[in-house]
Amino acid sequence: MHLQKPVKHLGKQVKRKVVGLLALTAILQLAAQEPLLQNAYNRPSTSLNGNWKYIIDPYETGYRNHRNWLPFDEVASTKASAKPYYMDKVVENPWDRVEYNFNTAPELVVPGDWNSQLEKLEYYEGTVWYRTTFDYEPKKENLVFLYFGAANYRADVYVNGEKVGHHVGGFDSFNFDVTTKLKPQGNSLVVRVDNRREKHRVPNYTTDWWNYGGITREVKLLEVPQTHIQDYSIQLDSKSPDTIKGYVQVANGAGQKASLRIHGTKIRETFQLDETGKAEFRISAKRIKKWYPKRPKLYTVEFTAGKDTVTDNIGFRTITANGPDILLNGKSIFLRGISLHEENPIKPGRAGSREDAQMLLGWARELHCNFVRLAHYPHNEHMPRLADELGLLLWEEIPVYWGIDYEDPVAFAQAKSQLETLVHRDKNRASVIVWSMANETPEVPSRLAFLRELKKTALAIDDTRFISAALERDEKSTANTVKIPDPFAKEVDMISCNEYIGWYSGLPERCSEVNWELPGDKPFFVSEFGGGALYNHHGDKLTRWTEEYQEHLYEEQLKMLRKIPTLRGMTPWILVDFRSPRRNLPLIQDGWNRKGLISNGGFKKKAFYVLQEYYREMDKKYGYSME
Ligand code: GCB
Repeated sequence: MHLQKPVKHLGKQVKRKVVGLLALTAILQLAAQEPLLQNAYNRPSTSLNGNWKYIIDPYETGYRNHRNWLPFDEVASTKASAKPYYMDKVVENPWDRVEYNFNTAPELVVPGDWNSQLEKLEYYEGTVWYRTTFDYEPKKENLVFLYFGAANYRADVYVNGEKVGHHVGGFDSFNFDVTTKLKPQGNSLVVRVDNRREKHRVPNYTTDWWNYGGITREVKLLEVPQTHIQDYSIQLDSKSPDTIKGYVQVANGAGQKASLRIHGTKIRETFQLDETGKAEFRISAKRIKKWYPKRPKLYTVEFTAGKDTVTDNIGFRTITANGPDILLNGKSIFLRGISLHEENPIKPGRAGSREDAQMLLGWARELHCNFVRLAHYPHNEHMPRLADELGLLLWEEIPVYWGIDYEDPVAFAQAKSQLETLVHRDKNRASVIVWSMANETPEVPSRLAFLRELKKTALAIDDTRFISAALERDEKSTANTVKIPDPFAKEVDMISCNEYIGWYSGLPERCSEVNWELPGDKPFFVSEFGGGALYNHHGDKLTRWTEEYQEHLYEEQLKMLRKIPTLRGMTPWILVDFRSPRRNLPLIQDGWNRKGLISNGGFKKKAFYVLQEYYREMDKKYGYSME
């Protein structure tokens, strides 16, 4: 993943800025880590999760020179002095002056956000230092990668006082080769994490979700042989569904061989690797059982190269469109979906465990869903893995959201990097059928070029899934006609729209007044609609914030949506109430977005049952025969 490449295809205005901001790009250095090992999830590993020492550093005393504001790790004279916290110094003599001490510092749990662990950090946006120590001795000649599931937003990583790299992006995984930095005993691992909201970041200033900071996902050491499987892709060729196509990429494997075995079948293949260590393959899939929601068949797939073996659980299916129809394995399907954030309302903070995923996806199944929108950023890997097992289809996205600056090449590079990592990580997941480029973004001239470039980025890694984006509608109240004038609608495989009729636009009755004017040749999908209701708050159907209003809104919405001939699915907003610092209405919101069909206490609101009933009916009677 070469993220520092100049942005080639953006519009003129952006190009001008690219030149002006090139220096800035260099300073901000987008990412400095090795390519992500494919399937870190299943590799032999040593966990570094647990209680880590922390120091809150709002003034960045341990990171920057207080006079010139330069980071210590960029200035040779200070790199190894006692001042930077990453040196993890201990006082050796009574007269030593070291103004920090990790050994006597308190602890935070990793993985975990800091906001929900310490009351004083609930709204904190700034720098926190983490430190853990560990012993580790790899097998001779093996390589060791230090892997992070995610840290929000920027992480600077130091092993034994030396910088191993940094990463920007709050929801994507990264790893560093630390082989030469480790010693058998007493390693110090220090991570500076900074979750400030900034102009160049993606997302930048405004989001309608909590900006949880910290090392939010697992940390582990991955040990691999010098010659190891770096990456692979394996799936059905949608143009020729009786064929499995893919590649395997082996690090330090030029000219060697790699093999593939699919357990439970007779498939055993050996490939000659080229001078870059890569082999592409096409294999007959005639005997392969297809993956689909009611029978999510997963095969154990095993790649071997030299002494390295990696196994993965892979489902084989195709996803294509024919006019407005979405075809799963060639058969038409309606996406009965729901949106969700990576948050478990019942316990505070980010939801990162398999149990959290089980709870959230379990509720989606109870609703009778076959589809879930993982909003608004890449979720932890348990989600797509579990969705593969449960037979739920997924929409995945990156946080190109609301106020993003389309003229900013640094923001572009960060969006691109997040998208690349997401597609790289999940390209072998049968559940994932949509890559979404953006959510409700303002239409400015440079936007189209930005989004097109993102689309190209996703397709360059994986061209077998739908490209979409949650677009906005244009509603002319006089003519009662709703359109999606967004030019990006022409570029997507599935036209998706956040519409909110009856909540941000009129009252629920408004749904019966409007007519949708949509192109007939593409699937139409409603990526969001909904309204807020406080659980157990009752009133008549036109009293906002009551369960009755929300219920009525869902009824009116579904009446409207049923009439749209090209509608092929929806993910109403949202499964569960979620925390948002923008939602400040006392006694109703109190820091929560209340559009959940389930409350923050885990209780179902009336509208849950309206949607459940509709989905049950769609599942039974609709001619979408896959299931
Ligand atoms: C939207 C956004 C979502 C918000 C939601 C709301 O359109 O995509 O992130 O949370 O509206 O509740 O307003």
